Amino acid sequence: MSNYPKPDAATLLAMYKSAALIRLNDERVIKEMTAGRLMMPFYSTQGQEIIPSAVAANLTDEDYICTIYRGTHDMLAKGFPLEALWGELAGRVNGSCKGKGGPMHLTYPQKGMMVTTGIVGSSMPIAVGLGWGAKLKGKGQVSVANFGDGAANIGAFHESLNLAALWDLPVIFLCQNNRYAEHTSFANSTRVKNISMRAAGYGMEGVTVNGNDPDEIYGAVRIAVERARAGDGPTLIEAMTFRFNGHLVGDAAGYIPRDELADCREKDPVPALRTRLIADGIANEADLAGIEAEIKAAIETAVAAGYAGALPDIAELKRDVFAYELA
Ligand SMILES: Cc1ncc(C[n+]2csc(CCOP(=O)(O)OP(=O)(O)O)c2C)c(N)n1
Ligand SMILES: [Mg+2]
Repeated sequence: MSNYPKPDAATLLAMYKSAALIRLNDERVIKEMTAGRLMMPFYSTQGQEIIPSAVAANLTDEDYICTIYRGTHDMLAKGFPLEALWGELAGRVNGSCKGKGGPMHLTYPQKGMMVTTGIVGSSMPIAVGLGWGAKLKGKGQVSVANFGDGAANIGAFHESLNLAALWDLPVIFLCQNNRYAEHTSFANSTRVKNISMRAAGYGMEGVTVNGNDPDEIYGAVRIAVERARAGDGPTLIEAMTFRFNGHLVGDAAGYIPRDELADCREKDPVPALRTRLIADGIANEADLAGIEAEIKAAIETAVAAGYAGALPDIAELKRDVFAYELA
C-alpha cells in the first residue's frame, strides 16, 4: 500500500469537510429522533465517514453510486443537497423522494446517487446494471456498489461479482466491513479472514484496506477508479471500519464487547484527520473551527427548511410508486 497514490493537501481538506459534515449531520438526526420530532428507522454512520469521503474525492457527478440503508454518509459525501435530505427525513414534499422514501430510500440521480436500498445485497446487482449501461455509453463512468460485511454472504454478491468480472464492467464493489451485521459479529458469520480474498474466485482484483485511514482508502479507490475508467474491469475493495452505535437508533449494542467499542472510539477517524491536518500545516485550528461552524449553520438551515416543506397530498400516495397510476 506504500505505493498507493496519496491524496494531496486540498483533497485531504475536502475529505475532512465531508467527514465533518457526515458526523455533525448524523448527530443532528439522532438529536431530532431522541427529541421525538422524527420517527423513522435510522442507521447511524458514525465511525465510517472516511470511506465515502475518499470515494467521492475520486468520482465526478457523472459516476454512479448505489448504497444501503446505512448510506447517508455515502450520499452526503457525493453532494446530496442537505435540504432535500431533511425534507425527506421529515416526510415533506421538498424531500428528494417527495417525502415518500425516508432515510432508507435516498436518491438524487442528478448527481449519480441512484439508489439506497433496504434489501441486503441488492445494491450490487443494481450497480452492475449501471456499470453495464456505462460501458455501453462509453463515457468512462464508474459505478460504485456500497454494501456491508453481512451482504457479502448474500447470493447477489456472487452473481454480481461474477458478471462484472466476466464483462469487464467499470464497477467498484466497496464492502464497508464494520465487523457486525445487525447483532452478529463478522467472526460468527464468515469463515474467510478477509472478504477481499473472494475476489480471486471471480477473476478480479481484490484488496483489504484500513477504511479509516485517509491515505489507504483514497489510494485503493483511486486505483480501482483508474482501472474501471481504462476498461480493465471491476475491483473488490474491503474497507475495514467500525460503527460506533448499534445497528439502528434504539439498539444499545450490548452485544459488542465494551473494550472493542472503547478501542474503536479511541481511534475515531474524524478527529484523527483533523489533528493530522493541523500537524501537517494544511489548516490551522481557526480554519477548521470556521469550517465546522459553516457546516453546522448549513445543517440548521436545512433542518428548518426540511420541516417547513408541506406534507404530501393524499394523491401522492400512489404517484411514483407504480409504473402506472391505479384508479
Ligand atoms: C435480504 C435481507 N435479509 C435480511 C435483512 C435484515 N437485515 C437488515 S440489515 C442486516 C445486516 C446487514 O449487515 P451488513 O451487510 O454488515 O451491513 P451494516 O448494517 O453493518 O452496514 C440484516 C440481516 C434484509 N434487510 N434484507
Ligand atoms: Mg456490517
